Amino acid sequence: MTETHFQRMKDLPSTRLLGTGTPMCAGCGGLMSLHQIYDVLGEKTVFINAAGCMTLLSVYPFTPFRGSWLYTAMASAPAGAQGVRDALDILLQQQRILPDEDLQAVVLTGDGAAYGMGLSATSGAIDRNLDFLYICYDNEGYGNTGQQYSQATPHAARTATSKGPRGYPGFKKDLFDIWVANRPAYVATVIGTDPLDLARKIEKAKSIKGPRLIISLAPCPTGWNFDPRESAEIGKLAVKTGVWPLKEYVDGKVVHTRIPRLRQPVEDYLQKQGRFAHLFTPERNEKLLDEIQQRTDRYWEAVINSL
Ligand SMILES: Cc1ncc(C[n+]2csc(CCOP(=O)(O)OP(=O)(O)O)c2C)c(N)n1
Ligand code: SF4
Repeated sequence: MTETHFQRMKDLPSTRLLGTGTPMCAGCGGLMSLHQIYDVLGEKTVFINAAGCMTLLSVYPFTPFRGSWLYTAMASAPAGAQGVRDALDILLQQQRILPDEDLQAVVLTGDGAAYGMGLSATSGAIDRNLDFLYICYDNEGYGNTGQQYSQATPHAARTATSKGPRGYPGFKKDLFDIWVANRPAYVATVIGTDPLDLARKIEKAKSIKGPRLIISLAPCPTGWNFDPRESAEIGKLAVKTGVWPLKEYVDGKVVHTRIPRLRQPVEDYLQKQGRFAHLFTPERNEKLLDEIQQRTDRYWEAVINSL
């Protein structure tokens, strides 16, 4: 598919399928992208939601979702999606629902489930070529239980379980590449602060069958320790500094959809967040800052050299 309905901002849907007044934190970057994703996917969507922050969206009998929503345990949302897809297929086969009543099975989880606990269930679902879309809002930690580190936590971030002077000693796992290695139908990274890029990718993902993944970086005022009013600015800086590459994998190729040619220094992004405050005070940790910048530079050098 090459054509997109989304050429300009004014082409974006003006409906809001996800209701307002949710219990999410003010400035939640995950909710920002979920609103946009749902509007492009449309009402014929069933969300299969693993335990995490977004579980709070649906507390019986109240729900902001216009369509259907199913709760699963943290690791088993892809298994839940299999059950939903099988049930829909049987209903279609028995002509108890018409083809235009069919629903997209959409897994919705945080990074704790997507990068860690739920990864083997996901791998099995990709192997079975399950027709499902997986949305991971990546707030880089276990947000719902107080921002413990997850396998998506970036190097040096302070979390509830990484309190030392150098923060989290590990490195963010590359979920994009892990999925690509499984040869799925589609993989993309998005962010709510680039709604056109996001809408085009959701539009494309919606038009394809098979296992598909969208990873949305989710600036998290509560877990990353910044003022909620900074959420959009931090999201934009993640892209402008090159920390969050916007890309997609389709037809066997990885393409970067935004290449920040004049990249801002990574510290412009880091210094806005309390989780990285120890890199700047009581004194600058030049070694760690340099290490983080160099890792980002190496990533983009490889991208630009491959063009
Ligand atoms: C097997 C299991 N262990 C622990 C929990 C408790 N728990 C509920 S939500 C959550 C954090 C989930 O983190 P993530 O998937 O990143 O989503 P977020 O909370 O950030 O939205 C945890 C640990 C659980 N539900 N299941
Ligand atoms: S903890 Fe973070 S991801 Fe969770 S609802 Fe609050 S802002 Fe959103």
